[in-house]
Amino acid sequence: MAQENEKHQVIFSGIQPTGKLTLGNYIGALRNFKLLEDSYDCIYSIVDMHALTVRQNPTELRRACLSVMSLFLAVGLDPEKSLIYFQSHVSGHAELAWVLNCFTYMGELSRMTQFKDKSAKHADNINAGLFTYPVLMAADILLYQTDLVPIGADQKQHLELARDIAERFNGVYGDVFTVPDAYIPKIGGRVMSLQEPTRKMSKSDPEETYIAMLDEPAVIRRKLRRAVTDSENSVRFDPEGKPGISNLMSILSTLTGMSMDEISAAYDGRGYGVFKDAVADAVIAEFEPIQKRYNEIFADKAYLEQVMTQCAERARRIAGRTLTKVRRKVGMAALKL
Ligand code: ATP
Ligand code: LTN
Repeated sequence: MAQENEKHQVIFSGIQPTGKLTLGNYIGALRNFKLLEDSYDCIYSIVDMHALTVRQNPTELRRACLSVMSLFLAVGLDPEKSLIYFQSHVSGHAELAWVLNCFTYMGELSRMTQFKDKSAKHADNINAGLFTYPVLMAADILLYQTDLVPIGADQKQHLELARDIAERFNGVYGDVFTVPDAYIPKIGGRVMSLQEPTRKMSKSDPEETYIAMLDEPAVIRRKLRRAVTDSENSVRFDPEGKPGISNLMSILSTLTGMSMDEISAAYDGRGYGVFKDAVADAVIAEFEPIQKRYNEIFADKAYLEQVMTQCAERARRIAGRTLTKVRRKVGMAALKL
């Protein structure tokens, strides 16, 4: 975090501790968390309350929370600079979400594509939390007067709703919330499934469709070799006509900095096997050091405990300022303890 007297813009983002974090989560979000760390005041949350919108095994959820926190630290986020904490440790998220629920329309929530997708996937458990999920996400963001939200393209609709809610609230009560902007990478904002490259890579889909950040090198190589491509044998960027190859090119481009033209020049005509191996090399080179650090950090429970406690405390303090303002604006009586 910047010193108290130098005001930086605020970044907030969250990741759900559900399943294994994927290459999509990394390229769409986590990688940018680190890239932005030095230029902003960054607040990164493991959004365990959002995870409850689908049924979770408590033991696994607790483990997944610590695992995601370890991954945040393993990509190099520095808890002295950035806040890294669990959403459920700052009760202000739930409190603000309630108030914002009263400023959100049923029609808006019904239009959310993630709600429609998840309702279809979990038809036996279409709970109210799944429906109001975007309101809790808006509360996460608005609680910290966030300027910028690094997310994958799939979250753009939710971010736009958060902006609408903030503007609506400000319209009634004056400037209470900063209206946030999305930060979506131009390349890699939507990493696609390895088996169905017209769908987004998702950690709740079958194993062979995604690369997990903690997959062993041999597994990464095997999954990429089996990735669905086409019968053309040409390494050319054409997301409509060649979704599989274009997805692999995007992955290689974000990890190596090569442009699409440079990738074509290097691999066109050499066979898809050679190209896929080059993508595997880049992914393995990126993840191997992260995995090594992850194993050390995940084993150090005392360190994780210390980070989670200190960051939650600091997050609570910042959130408290917004909550006091909101309570006063909407007309709740002040409680002086
Ligand atoms: P699920 O697929 O199980 O719903 P998820 O991975 O989409 O989970 P989160 O863990 O909350 O959900 O996502 C964390 C961040 O990763 C979000 O910013 C999201 O936009 C981003 N993200 C997720 N999948 C991809 C993807 N395939 N490409 C780019 N960004 C992604
Ligand atoms: N909804 C996001 C996770 C999320 C989030 C947030 C992202 C919850 N709260 C606040 C950015 C900012 C998802 O499903 N990927």
